[in-house]
Amino acid sequence: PFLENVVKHKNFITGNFNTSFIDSTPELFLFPTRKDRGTKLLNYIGNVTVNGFPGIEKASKPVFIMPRKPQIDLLTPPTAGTKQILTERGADGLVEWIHEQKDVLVTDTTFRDAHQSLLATRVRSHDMYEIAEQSSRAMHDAFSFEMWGGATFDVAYRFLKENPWDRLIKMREMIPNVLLQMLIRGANAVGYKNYPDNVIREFVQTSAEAGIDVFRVFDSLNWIKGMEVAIDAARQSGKIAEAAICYTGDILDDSRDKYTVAYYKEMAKELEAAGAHILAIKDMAGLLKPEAAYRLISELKDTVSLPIHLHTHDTSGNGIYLYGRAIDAGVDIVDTALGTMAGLTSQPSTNTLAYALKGSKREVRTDIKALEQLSHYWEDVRKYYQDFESGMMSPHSEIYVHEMPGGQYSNLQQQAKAVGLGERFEEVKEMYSTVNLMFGDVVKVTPSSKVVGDMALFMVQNDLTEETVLTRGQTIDFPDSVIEFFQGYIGQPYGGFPKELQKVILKDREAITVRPGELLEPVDFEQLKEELFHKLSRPVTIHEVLAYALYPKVFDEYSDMVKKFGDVSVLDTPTFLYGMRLGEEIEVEIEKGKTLLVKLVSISQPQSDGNRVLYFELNGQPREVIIQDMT
Ligand code: 3PY
Ligand code: ZN
Repeated sequence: PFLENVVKHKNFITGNFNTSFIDSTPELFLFPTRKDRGTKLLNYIGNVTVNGFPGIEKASKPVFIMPRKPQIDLLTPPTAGTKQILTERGADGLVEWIHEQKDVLVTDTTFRDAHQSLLATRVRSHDMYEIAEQSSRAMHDAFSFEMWGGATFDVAYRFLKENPWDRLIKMREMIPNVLLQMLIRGANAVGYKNYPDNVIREFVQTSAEAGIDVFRVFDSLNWIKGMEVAIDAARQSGKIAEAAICYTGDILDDSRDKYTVAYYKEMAKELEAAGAHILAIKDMAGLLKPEAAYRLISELKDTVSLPIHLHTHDTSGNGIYLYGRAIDAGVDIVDTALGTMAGLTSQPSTNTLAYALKGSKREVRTDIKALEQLSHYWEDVRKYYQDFESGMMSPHSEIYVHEMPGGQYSNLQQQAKAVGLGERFEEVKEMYSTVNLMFGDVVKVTPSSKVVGDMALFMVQNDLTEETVLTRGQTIDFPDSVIEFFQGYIGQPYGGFPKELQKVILKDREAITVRPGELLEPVDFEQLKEELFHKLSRPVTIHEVLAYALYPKVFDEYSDMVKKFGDVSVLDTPTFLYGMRLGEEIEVEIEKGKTLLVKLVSISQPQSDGNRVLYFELNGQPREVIIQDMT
């Protein structure tokens, strides 16, 4: 009955009202009580308690310890850092500053790639907020925190049911001294397909305003045309355009002559000409071997005058050795994650690197003790997400064969489980490598890696081989992502598409060779805003309009979920993922200074219609919630 109150009424929002509005529509002035928020949350908790959370084996809620936190005085403002350098000296001044540093700078990826790569991107904002202020103090010497973009945007809405923009805005408030960095997939933004140019521009500008300082831009096929709009938009926003070369293959292996040092040098020159402030080498799968790193970085240093920022994944276990050689060759910045969120498919450990370099010519300027304390926090928090662990226990040198990006490993495993191929993951990995060669040895990083992964899953599921795809392909409906890839909708691969396979996959569809952005109509943001206004019956923000432009269906589902359950991001993670135990009591801070006390008193047996009644106490008052048992 309260959905249509005045603050959601169009006449009120547009200012088109007078005092008779109150008299003629008194029902609009009924405001929901706070009870509503509590009831919605109880419904969420009840639902997870009874039906579980997708991806979590339904088990009773484990008992977790309270995560340990460093004892840091949060009343003293954090020491000024790179953020202040950018503000005072501008983008070019920051680049000069990087060149002046003798020590190695680090980007900490704990808030983004580390959990994308270890825990299927499931780490919630709640757990980040709990440690953000401590991080800004303990790591004030960091070059940046990579904390947004990549898969985090989509996963936040889709699985965590929270708003990624809120994460960015709050983290910015809590980390005022260190640059915040995001990963943007060029023309694919934070999605899996090319978007119109105006979407990319608006997205970059809005992200810059919300708090992003460094935009790491890449293209999943190393196609520079796919990066230009995002690089330009980052420059226009006054922020740092860090353009990435995605590293694949092996420059030291003469039998693999597609991606050579000359290829990478040429690309670096083009990125410098395209306006990059920093050059990133994005070794998304961890294929760059130590001597290859030494050679590549030495040659790139002679080729361009940009600072070089190296990103790798430690899947093979060679990460620290590789960074050591990169540092010898003069790399300026490396990506690392806090010890307990590092290693394997994640980045090498910041703590370990700091120890390794202590006393050498180029150290990591940091407080190792504080790093260890931050690591304790993450060690405890990581346990919440145990069901999303990939199960990888030790370094996998087979990465050099299957070449799967670190960020994809745990996700593809989840995808495989979801289609019943969990037991056949070894086959999926092998097929991944077969598909890569069938596709002509492509750069594999989101979204091209997803296309390879989708095809690998499809082939294993349907017992297809390279041969049967070619011989029987005319009668096979391939996954949409594969068709779109061969149509050129995510760009052009270096060396072109394999023609025979392209024909089999496309059948009578046409392929394009121009930049998809040239063909896509600009998005009409005003119209989208209007559409959303009607759907949500309230004014909408540019953040919501952008999310809707990028992911209409995901955003719709998220909005429905919020209507039903309210803002579930306020729940602690064990409750969010597992619900509550009988007799358990929790506190939920729904906004600063407003806390709900929730106790789960009892759960009835399912009734004949499958419903269960859950009896709660909410701030001491009894509450009943009816939940359909779907188990
Ligand atoms: C992403 O695009 O999400 C990646 O992390 C690629 O490595
Ligand atoms: Zn990565």
